[in-house]
Amino acid sequence: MTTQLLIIGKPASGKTTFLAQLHAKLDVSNSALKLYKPVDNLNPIIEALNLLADGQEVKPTPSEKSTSIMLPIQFGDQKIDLNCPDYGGEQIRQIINQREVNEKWIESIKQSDNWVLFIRPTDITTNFDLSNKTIKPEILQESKGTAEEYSISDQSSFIELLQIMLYIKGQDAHFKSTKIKLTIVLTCWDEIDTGDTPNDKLKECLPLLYDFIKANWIETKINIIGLSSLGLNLKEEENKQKYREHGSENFGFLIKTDGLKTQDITQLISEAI
Ligand SMILES: Nc1nc2c(ncn2[C@@H]2O[C@H](COP(=O)(O)OP(=O)(O)O)[C@@H](O)[C@H]2O)c(=O)[nH]1
Ligand SMILES: [Mg+2]
Repeated sequence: MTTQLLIIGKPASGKTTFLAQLHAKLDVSNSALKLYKPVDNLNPIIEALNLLADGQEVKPTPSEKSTSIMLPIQFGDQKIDLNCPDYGGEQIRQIINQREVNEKWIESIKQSDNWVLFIRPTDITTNFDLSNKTIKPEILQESKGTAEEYSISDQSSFIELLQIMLYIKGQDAHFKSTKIKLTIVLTCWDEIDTGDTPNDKLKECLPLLYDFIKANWIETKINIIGLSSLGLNLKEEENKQKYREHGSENFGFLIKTDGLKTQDITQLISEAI
């Protein structure tokens, strides 16, 4: 049976970079990772790999394009479809704000029991909302309810997204989920590498989301990991040079659920299935 791994995340959370770096490992001999059939739409990954080979950052998916990427991976004797609906636009936001999930998304959510949520901690907005503050009466009076203080924070939007997904899956909200495995991936870990475990980092920067997943999933079905697909910051010339000299596939690391660091980012898959 083929495992369907669904990778989701807001634009610029590092999805394409991860898939490209993962694909780079396929070309390395004696890798445990192989493709079991040709990839339908390899263009976004090839584009990304070409940029990385030159030490440049992956370009964000343009808003008018939707590039769903599917990597059919053979990992040991297991077949795993890595399904990443990567929409340049605001599709994830749209799902949350309008509670509208298109057919393709519903299909992917229904088919998958392994969800991987990419979150970039350095890109989290904490808007003024009821989940983080109590509204001061003077602000309430001034704004008359139209100000952007009332827009939903990232933290609430991730919870909302998971709730919508659980609903589509038919999960009874009275019970903890025992079927779906949820992996929260904190991306660009090189930017926030302070020695904390990914678990503690999530608790610190998104406490409400942390409580939500602990309340809705059984312990053994939650993973919280740290990922740096690049391994370093490609904005610095010195690092770009390293990429050109050694090849992008030699960079990147993962902090696994147990807190252990590994240079092998393919282990994200074995953790998530
Ligand atoms: N420092 C750092 N930047 C990263 C890493 N992964 C991705 N990025 C940057 O984050 C930005 C968005 O990445 P991208 O893969 O396009 O995100 P996507 O929109 O989710 O596909 C790009 O500028 C990447 O170079 C990482 O591991 N470390
Ligand atoms: Mg992308």
